[in-house]
Amino acid sequence: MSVTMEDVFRQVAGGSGGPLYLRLQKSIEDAVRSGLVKAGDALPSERDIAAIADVSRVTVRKAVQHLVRDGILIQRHGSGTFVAPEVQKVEQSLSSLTSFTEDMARRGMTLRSEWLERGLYVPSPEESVILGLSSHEKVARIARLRIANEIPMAIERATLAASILPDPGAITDSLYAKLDETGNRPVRALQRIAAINLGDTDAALLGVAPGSAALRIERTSYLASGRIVESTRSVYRGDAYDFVAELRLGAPE
Ligand code: 16G
Repeated sequence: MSVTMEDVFRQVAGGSGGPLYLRLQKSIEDAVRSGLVKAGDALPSERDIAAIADVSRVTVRKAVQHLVRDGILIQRHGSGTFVAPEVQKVEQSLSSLTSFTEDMARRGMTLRSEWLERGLYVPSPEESVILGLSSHEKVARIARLRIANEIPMAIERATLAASILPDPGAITDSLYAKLDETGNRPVRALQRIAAINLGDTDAALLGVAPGSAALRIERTSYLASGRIVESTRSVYRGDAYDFVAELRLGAPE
């Protein structure tokens, strides 16, 4: 006879040792790890779990909160609690200047983006300096949530001179493909990577618990002429990325 999620909850009431919320937490975690419940499966409501496991709703809430914090469950406002999707780690080279679209296509992953912002704006003083804008020139700002195989992987916020990207609305899937059309695809970039903990807004967009580990990546890309094409600030999920750099023995300076 196969074991159901209900049986897992019932065993918590029958078992012994340790605080109830920890026992409930462990039994849900075991059910996920053993494959009894699968990525994307919905959990019963807090009220139902409490009734089946014969524990209080406070106990259920505490167990669920800890599992959300650990990335095992996710909560979607209005629709409930689910087993978190399995995240396939993406290995990303740090030596080639590729676009997100190309990186995901190479891995056979399906990519889509949700637009968070796109348009032409009056630049901030910082943007004017970084992009070397002429007076009265506007900036194109584009911000996207990038989703691969239906898993939100990164939030990318890019700013470019309007003379390089006059119509941000014309981008379909790929910014670099658009830049290629006008001969403005960057040929060189500098990238800075730092570890961060996600704030509430970015965590909600990436579908992970607030405070989860992430990588902040800043990229400044250049044309062959040395002109800056884009300045991007991106946030990548810490559990989804492995950046790989090839190192060669160099002559001491
Ligand atoms: C990469 C770049 C980003 C660039 C984007 C273009 C990093 C950290 N960032 O994700 O700077 O804007 O590709 O991708 O690698 P797209 O052509 O698919 O829009």
